[in-house]
Amino acid sequence: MKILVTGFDPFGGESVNPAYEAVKLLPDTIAGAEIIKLEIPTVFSLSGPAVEEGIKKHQPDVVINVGQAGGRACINIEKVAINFVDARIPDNNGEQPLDEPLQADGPAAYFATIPVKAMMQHVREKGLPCAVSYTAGTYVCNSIMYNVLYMCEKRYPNIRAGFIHVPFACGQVIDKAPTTPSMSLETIAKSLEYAIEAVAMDKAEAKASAGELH
Ligand code: PCA
Repeated sequence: MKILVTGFDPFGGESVNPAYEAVKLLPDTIAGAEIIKLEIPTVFSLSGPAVEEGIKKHQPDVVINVGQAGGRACINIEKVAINFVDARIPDNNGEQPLDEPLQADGPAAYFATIPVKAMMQHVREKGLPCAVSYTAGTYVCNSIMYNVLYMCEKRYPNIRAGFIHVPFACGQVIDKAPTTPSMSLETIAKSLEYAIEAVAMDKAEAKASAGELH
């Protein structure tokens, strides 16, 4: 199995993005699966084409995009991507689309095609916190998750795809409010490794409670 794992470049005034920093720390093989690492731009119009170029070049079986979600306390495996963009800040090219669909002919939403609950359970069994999330936001991360699932449906039906959000790295929160959650890059990378391991082991989706009341 070949798994393409992408991470975004820094955005929103941060000097690093823990997503790509952690992706770089991943081993080159996880449970026998070859791991291809790719940095992609935090730009609405360029991130999809960058992933598609990676797909064409490496012909992966699975694509997992990783992004920063400052404020979350552990890695969050995203279940849903919506066909909608509402950018609170401009992206790295100054684009700030508001209230637009991502794909005029796309469905309202896609579910991840990787086993999100089995991945969560596997990370927890290894002793690290992990959650399933039911919103990837309305910024570039939701857009890449949606656009990759769209391109898989239209052009790469054999590829499975999904998205993982990661917390701030410790060094990013030193000047933020002391209650801001963070995790070491090494622990973020281990969490990602275990989540990806569940996919590499071909784990079936699990029946587990991962929902929230509000
Ligand atoms: N996080 C942003 C975009 C890039 C990233 O790493 C998001 O959650 O949309």
